[in-house]
Amino acid sequence: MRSRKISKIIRCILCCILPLLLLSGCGSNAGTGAGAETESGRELVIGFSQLGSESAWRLGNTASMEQAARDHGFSLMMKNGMQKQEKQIAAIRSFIAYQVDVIVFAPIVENGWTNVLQEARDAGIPVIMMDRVINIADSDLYDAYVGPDHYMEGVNAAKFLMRKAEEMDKEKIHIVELSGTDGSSPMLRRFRGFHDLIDNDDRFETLETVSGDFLRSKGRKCMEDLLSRYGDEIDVLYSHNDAMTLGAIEVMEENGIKPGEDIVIITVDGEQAAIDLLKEGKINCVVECSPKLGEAVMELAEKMVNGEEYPRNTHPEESCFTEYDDLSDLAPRGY
Ligand code: GYE
Repeated sequence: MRSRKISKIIRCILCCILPLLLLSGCGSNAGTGAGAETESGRELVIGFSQLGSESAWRLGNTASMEQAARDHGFSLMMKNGMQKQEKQIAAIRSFIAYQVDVIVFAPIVENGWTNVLQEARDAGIPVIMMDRVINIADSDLYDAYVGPDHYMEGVNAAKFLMRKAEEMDKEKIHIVELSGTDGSSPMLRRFRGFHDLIDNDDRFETLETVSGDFLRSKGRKCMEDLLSRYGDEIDVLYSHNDAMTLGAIEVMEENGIKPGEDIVIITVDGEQAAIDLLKEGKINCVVECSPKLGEAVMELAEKMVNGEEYPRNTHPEESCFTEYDDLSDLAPRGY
């Protein structure tokens, strides 16, 4: 009896207070422009589960989502998963409870999303996967993907190395690799794209691949360990993101190693700090991965809510900046 009464009170709180909190902008920001409206005439509400704030790329991605939501006049309810899948799943469940119009999530890892996406499907809420992809038996459990092609980024990194190898004048080129978060799609695909090309070429040998979790601090630590194990055997560093690369470069310089000369450096993302080091000759190749996905996400959300046709996959245009290019006209990166 008593527990029924309690659950009635909880239901009442859920029904009355949460929508008020939501509409008063308890998310990261509330839209200001005259944006799309739902059938009931209220502003479109996007529930956004961001995975963390581990890198400049991620901060740029969050800023892009916030800006685009403002531009479209949508209310963006963002929750930071702090690198924990459980937190992201809890966030998505809360968006379902709030009955947001569209759920957007940047999945920290590829596996483990089936149950919560089924719940979103049962609630009739469309889901956009942003930045990273998932591995799921029933791919109808999400509606669209907006983000880069991480496999191609690995391929681009390998292509640069193959070109660079021509001038390296070495019988064997020894590579160390700093990989991203274990089980995440950029880590798995940047690894696969790179190795699909490099591993069949006798000139190259990968000494070791270690995970630096996309973090600058771990990039430092991993590079210290790699240097203590392999010393001047290392010819090339392939790093899955700029944050780890910046940490690794610090360690190289502390050890009297000239980054970009003694060790060829290939990195992914394209944040301003990496481009600056490329211009200084301390990095040899920056594979671009754009975090500016917000506009495409909001356009898609609007189409979904209006029942219009929309693409299942949207990839931003991306390029690759190398020491062979003239970068004098490159616009500021914005992240
Ligand atoms: O490369 C890295 C970030 O998922 C593509 O995550 C993204 C990666 C990006 O923290 O810097």
